[in-house]
Amino acid sequence: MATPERDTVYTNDGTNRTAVTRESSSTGWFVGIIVALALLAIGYLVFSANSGPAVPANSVNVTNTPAVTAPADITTTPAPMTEAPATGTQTTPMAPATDSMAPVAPATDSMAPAAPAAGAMAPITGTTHTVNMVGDGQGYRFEPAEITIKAGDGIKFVMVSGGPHNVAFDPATLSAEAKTALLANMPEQAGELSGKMLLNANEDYTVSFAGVPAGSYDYFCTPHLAMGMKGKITVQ
Ligand SMILES: [Cu+2]
Repeated sequence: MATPERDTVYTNDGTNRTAVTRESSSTGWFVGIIVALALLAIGYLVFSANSGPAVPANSVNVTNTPAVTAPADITTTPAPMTEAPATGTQTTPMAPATDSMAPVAPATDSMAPAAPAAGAMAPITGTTHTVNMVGDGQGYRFEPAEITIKAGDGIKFVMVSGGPHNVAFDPATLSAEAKTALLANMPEQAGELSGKMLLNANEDYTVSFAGVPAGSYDYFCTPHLAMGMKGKITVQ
């Protein structure tokens, strides 16, 4: 309907112009409509943007201001109060808990020092020598019966035959320092400075001499002491 009017209007200008005008006119209308829609859309957006917050704000203010604000304040106030006490309470228990843990840790630390004091095995840092424990028709013996090692070395006693054998030191023959070190370094002591019994071939028992002061140390096999199963370890 609008087209005829435009046709009429532009017909006065000319055919070519009419065609152009038609296009331009239709384009103009189209653009105008688009612009109008765009303006409406923008206006709506702006309005909603402003009024959106405004409305909720107003709604909140009007309706919720009493409700939300007051409850919010009340709730919020109790919340902080609750949280504060809760946090305080929890923090307080947590703190004690942590403190308790801390004491536990020290206790463990105390145990650790106690362990070394009681005897934490000093690891072998040098060579591990082998001494066989033999019992046969030629008697019971350590092979070699005498061995010289360096500080930090260890000895692995291997059960070969004629067991049970063990490795034992006479505490009376040891300095306090050597006794303390060997007490710490001899695992699974059946008695003071008396190593566990080795019953089967290829069982072994390793003693670290780390921390054992230089010197010569006599030892023996408890079951075969009377049969002369003795040895000597010299720590350089
Ligand atoms: Cu023996």
